Amino acid sequence: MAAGPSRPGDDLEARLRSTTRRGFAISGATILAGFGTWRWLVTRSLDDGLIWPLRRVHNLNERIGRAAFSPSRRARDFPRSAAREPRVNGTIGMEPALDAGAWRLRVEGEAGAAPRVLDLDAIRALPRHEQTTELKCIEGWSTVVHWAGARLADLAASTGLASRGGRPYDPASPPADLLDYVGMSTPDAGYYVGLDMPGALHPQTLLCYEMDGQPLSPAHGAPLRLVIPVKYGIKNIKRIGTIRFADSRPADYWAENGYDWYSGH
Ligand SMILES: Nc1nc2c(c(=O)[nH]1)N[C@H]1C(S)=C(S)[C@@H](COP(=O)(O)O)O[C@H]1N2
Ligand SMILES: [Mo]
Repeated sequence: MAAGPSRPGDDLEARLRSTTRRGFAISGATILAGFGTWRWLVTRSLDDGLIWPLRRVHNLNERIGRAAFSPSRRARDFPRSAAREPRVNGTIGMEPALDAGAWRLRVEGEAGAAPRVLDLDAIRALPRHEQTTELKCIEGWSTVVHWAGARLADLAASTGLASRGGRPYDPASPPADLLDYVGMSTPDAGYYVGLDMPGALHPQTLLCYEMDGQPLSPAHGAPLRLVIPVKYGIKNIKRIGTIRFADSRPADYWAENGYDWYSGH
């Protein structure tokens, strides 16, 4: 996948500032308390685009998050009456306007498996699920939203592309040869996210085509966006063009800009 746009003048302090939102408040506070000064932090060397002490805390957060994760542990469900329209946040990979009629979803597996190209009707043909869950942005705001769509787990099973064998399977009993990751990108590859397979196959992870009973608006990700309430907003990619089930960790736009790759909460 294409790398994110380069950011001229992006120095260490800017990178550090970019993490002083919710993600940093949670993970960085620990480190600041333990090791002391800002000056010490900003003079550390970079590890995968991030000063190494923060990268280590992100890695530790991921280990704790993965250990605590369970497919049966749901993100909180809300009454539908609590739902609101969230603010439109982030338009990376969403310009120019999309021709919804020409849109197709490309689904890829590991080398050897034939990719599938699906239209929106094929997604609508999968079992429909509705849920009212919280969209939590790493910038510190959350909105309860009512969504409808298909489970990513059902697409994974019906195409079989989430497994090494590449054969369709029953979503209730996933095979032992599941791949470890899923990558998704916008049609122009301008925005892209990487997901661990347990998060991707969680029952609340939806390929969403409706918000509040209406077809998704372009600004909220029409015709298809990801809703993954076990992760922060950054992973809830709008305007999905390609889904790639993979053996190695997929590129992630915000992880390349210093955020936590795992981004669970
Ligand atoms: N393609 C794309 N998807 C995206 C973003 C983006 O910039 N481009 N921003 C993300 C962020 S940071 C958030 S909080 C949510 C916001 O979704 P909303 O605009 O529907 O409220 O979208 C996510 N998905
Ligand atoms: Mo966000």
